[in-house]
Amino acid sequence: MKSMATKLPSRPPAPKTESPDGDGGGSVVLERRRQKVKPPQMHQVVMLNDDYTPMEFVVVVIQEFFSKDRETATQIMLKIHLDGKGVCGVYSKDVAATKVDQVRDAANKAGHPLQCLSEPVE
Ligand code: TYC
Repeated sequence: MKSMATKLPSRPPAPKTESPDGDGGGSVVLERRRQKVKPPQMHQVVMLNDDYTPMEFVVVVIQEFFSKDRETATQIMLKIHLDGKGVCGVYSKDVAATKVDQVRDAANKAGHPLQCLSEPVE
């Protein structure tokens, strides 16, 4: 049987070890560049107080959409009730917008005037 001529894949070229200044001395030049990648701006979901939404509904919403235990959710609800508003969580812009939609949908379906909004964190 005739043996098939197989060509081995050629090796990729060896990385250049010479420095770009062409001095042939093999020196390495590191350029300091300003860091361009900033961490993404975070957004807080703020819930507003009103006189009509039942406290229990707010606690359940905070538990469900902001993954808080009942005690933490109750504390956040009471803070909103007393101060007029409160932060339920801090997320990337997209996730915060989704949380706001979820709260609005739940409030609308239940017929409560509960309001919330998302704003950039300083
Ligand atoms: N103030 C409401 C009440 O007394 C309770 C409430 C708390 C409503 C927080 C909205 O975001 C809110 N029933």
